[in-house]
Amino acid sequence: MTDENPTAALEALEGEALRAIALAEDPDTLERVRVDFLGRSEGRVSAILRGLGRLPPEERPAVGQAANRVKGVVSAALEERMAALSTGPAAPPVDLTLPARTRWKGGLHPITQAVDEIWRIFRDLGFTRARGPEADTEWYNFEALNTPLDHPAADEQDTLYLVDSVLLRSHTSPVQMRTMERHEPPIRIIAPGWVYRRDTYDATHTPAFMQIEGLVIDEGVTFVDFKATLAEFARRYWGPDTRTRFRPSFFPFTEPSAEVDVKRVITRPDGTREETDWLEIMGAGMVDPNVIENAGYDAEKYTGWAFGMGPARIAKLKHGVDDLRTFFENDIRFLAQFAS
Ligand code: 2NL
Repeated sequence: MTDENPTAALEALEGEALRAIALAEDPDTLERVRVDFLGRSEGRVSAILRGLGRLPPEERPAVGQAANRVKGVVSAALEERMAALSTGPAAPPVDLTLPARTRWKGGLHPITQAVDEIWRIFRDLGFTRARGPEADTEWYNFEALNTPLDHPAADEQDTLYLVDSVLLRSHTSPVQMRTMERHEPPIRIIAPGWVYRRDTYDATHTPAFMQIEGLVIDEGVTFVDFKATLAEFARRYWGPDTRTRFRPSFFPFTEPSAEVDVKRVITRPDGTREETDWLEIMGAGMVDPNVIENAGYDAEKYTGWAFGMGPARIAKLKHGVDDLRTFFENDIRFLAQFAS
């Protein structure tokens, strides 16, 4: 402090005090700053005010005013800093530990994922993938598959006809028929694809749905191959402890026919295990000899088995989804949960 110019000294003190306040990181340090500048006995600003009486009378009002102004400014800064410090350590403006926001890259639709997983299992078991047209004829979709056109499935109530005898396939079986026409046995194929039926859109039906069919034709293929291969598929898809049940059923293109059910074993996070109810996963059976003949093969020489399943139904069971329509509404908040 220069005795010669108390006003300049006050300005210097003000700057010094404000810097010290800004640098104080805790209430104790701030309190020492307060005592150093504004303390009643030791405070440097207070000392100037106390020394007013020693100044020439004409200087006193100006220095007094300046000292009071500095005292006010420093008090306010102290109060503000104290409030900031008492709310806890100041949060850094950016949390550098947060993971970066990644760009949404998209993901495979849950039905596509189910198709891929199912297809890969059969590929590992020696199957190849086949495809064919979505618009096909009554012959390939029905008659060749031992389904006469007066069968209810062929009714316009159930099938989407385009023109005359051309329709949107109601299953992927026409793909297998066409493959058999072009190739000699052994046949081991998986035919995934969209199929169409005149169904009302509800929680369990969609007029367009993904289907996966499989077909095996060879010499000496028996019911044992049929059961063993599908049981192995079930273990690979649903887990090694999965049990399989074949319930008698009917399809025009297989005889005998069965609905295939699985019972899964679920291991909870705490390690305890629980068996599910029986879940129906597909329809299947031994290929009807009429179908084998319609393919141009000798039904005395060749036998086979086939199955059909809906991957959306499988995805629904797997993920605990209760309404098929959620797969088709394309709400990204729903679908993103399945993105891998
Ligand atoms: C189901 C039932 C099934 C087949 C599809 C088939 C194909 C040929 C010959 C014999 Cl080429 N069978 N496919 C067999 C049994 C059942 O589908 O519930 N699908 C969703």
